[in-house]
Amino acid sequence: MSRFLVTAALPYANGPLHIGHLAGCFIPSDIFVRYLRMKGEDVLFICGSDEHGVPITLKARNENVSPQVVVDRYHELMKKAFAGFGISFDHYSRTTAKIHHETASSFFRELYDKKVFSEETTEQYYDEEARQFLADRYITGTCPRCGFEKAFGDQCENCGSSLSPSELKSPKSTLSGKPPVRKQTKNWFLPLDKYQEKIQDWIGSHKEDWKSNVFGQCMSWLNEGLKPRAMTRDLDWGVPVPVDGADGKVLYVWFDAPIGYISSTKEFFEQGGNKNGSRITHHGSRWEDYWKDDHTRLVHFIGKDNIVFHCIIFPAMLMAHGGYVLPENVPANEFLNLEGDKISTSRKWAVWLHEYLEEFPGREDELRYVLTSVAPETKDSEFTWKDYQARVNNELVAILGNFVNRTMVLTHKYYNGTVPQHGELQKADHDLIHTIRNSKLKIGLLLDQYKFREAQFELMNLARAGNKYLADTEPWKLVKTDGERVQTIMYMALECTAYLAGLTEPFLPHCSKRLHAMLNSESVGWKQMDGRLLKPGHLIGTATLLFEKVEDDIINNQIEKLKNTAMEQSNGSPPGGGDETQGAIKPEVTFDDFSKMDIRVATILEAERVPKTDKLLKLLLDVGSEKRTVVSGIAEFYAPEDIIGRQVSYLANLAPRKIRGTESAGMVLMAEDRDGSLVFVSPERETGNGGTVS
Ligand code: B3M
Ligand code: ZN
Repeated sequence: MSRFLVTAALPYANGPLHIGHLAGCFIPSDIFVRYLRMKGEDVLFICGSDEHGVPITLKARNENVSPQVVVDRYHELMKKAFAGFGISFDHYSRTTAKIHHETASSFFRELYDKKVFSEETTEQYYDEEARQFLADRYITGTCPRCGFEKAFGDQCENCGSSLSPSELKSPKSTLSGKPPVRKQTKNWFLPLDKYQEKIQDWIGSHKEDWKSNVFGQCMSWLNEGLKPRAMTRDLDWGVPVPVDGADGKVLYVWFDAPIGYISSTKEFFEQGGNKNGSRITHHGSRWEDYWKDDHTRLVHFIGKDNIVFHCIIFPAMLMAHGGYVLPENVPANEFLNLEGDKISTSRKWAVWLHEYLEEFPGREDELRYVLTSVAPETKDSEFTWKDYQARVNNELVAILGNFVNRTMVLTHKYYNGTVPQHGELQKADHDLIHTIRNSKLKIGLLLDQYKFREAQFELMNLARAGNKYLADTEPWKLVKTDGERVQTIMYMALECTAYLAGLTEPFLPHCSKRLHAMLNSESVGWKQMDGRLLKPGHLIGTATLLFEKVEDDIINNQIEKLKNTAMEQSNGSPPGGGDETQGAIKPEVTFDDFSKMDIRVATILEAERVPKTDKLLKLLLDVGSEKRTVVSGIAEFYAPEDIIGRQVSYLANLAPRKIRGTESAGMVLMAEDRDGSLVFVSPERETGNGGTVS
């Protein structure tokens, strides 16, 4: 008897959940677990809030509150959102829980005592005023590649280059604003290079059963050669490092977070091991039955940006510790985009789950359905509100809802809601039975292979077949002349509806419940969903509408709302707020130096976002004698459609450079406002393009 332990990536508690989280890992994992429960498998579904890490401390600093206030807020908001969408965790914990600190520090201590770690002293940036070491995001400076003056220690958001703090020119601490000093510090490194062979063999054994996007990413990491990685950080928010000489140090967030799966499992049993939902299907009675028993099939559901941590680093930790099972599969999804752009919490370009639940009460399954239909299972995919409306209206309402409604209404009309006795079956009936059986088989096989999008498509195909069966047999016509035949037809339609009630349970749990209520039937296990499900004479319940159409104005409001948010963001509503002292005047230059620069007036003819970046716009400028393409880091401050026709000052003879694949010739001059936002430097009135600025 195998035992499943299914985890979903612990969401960072530094902001609300959005549709990308649902599509990326929470809906797929929930579908999979509901299906396993229906099959009577022993399964535990584990998750929790990821409450450490620099993004949380940055958010807390911005709001001038403690990190605990931030994580408490979002921990509750996320739990509510998961409950609203029926994400049926057996346990949802959090990494600030005591049991997690204990579990993570004893895990670290075990590796420390086994001398797994190498202790290395390195030089890090240190802020003498704030008296703390600086994580990469706490250091800003001038990007060595594009000259952007607000690049971070790990990345330049203007040109997209990934950086290390030592590459930044004139680095500054975001804590004190002062230049940091370099200071020696000791940290504990996991020697991943020593596990290269073991990891390589283990991953190699999954070539056939892991998704190609996951296997491919792992192999490219392995081919580059694994390097030692620091598992402790000089920070004050996280799990303190449980060894002497580690004051002011915490476990690296990606060391402690995956251990959150273990501590959440421990907490589940510590709290009595009561599962939620109608199906109690765990036979293990201790956390070790799931984490330390070779019969356990461990499956991690994640997004693609977490692959290396779940397929290389965490397994290396488990191997080093010993005694733990390794993941059987890690079916990572790619990313979901929204209305043609990357979903971005910082730019507020998202559909937030808590807002959807408020604005679309009772439509949780509609979003589950649409997100599964467009799930980024093998490549990045797109959510648009128009597509949401089309799928709800043309599939859920017009196919599934329509079939169920006709079946229910006609059964009440002809037989007062009683399931009729069927007569001799004809070819159409046998064909429908075959389709029902086949659909269930295909759906099961697809779910076993984590192909949720295709599995749901098969489910909708069964509803299509039900509709076609009624359209072909036309009971509403036959009822006048061949009542016995109609009894058989309606019996078959009700059987099909009963199968849909069962088969929708993993995908559309709220709809499945409503279908069982309408049929006055109980949900059955996967194996029991065989043969006849309804008995002649059974009294069905009241017919209600399964789904309602989504009207244009609802969709238009959502699209409008997104656009307004983008505008707010681009009108420079202070992201961090607060006054920034203007930088000191740079060293003196001669007139000759200045006269080398050729600054012209230009008009913006076209503007578009640079895909996969938060900050870049690609502009086409009319510079008088010619047209020039320039990439500019102003996407946070201006929406493309708002700046067409705007006159700007343009440095025409700056050496061209490639930015995100586009040749950028020159630079549009911007002034930095006190709140850090950028504004154009434009002539006070319309002037000829190409006019020199001096
Ligand atoms: N908190 C999710 C993320 O990278 C990260 C997952 C942890 S799972 C152990 O968005
Ligand atoms: Zn740059």
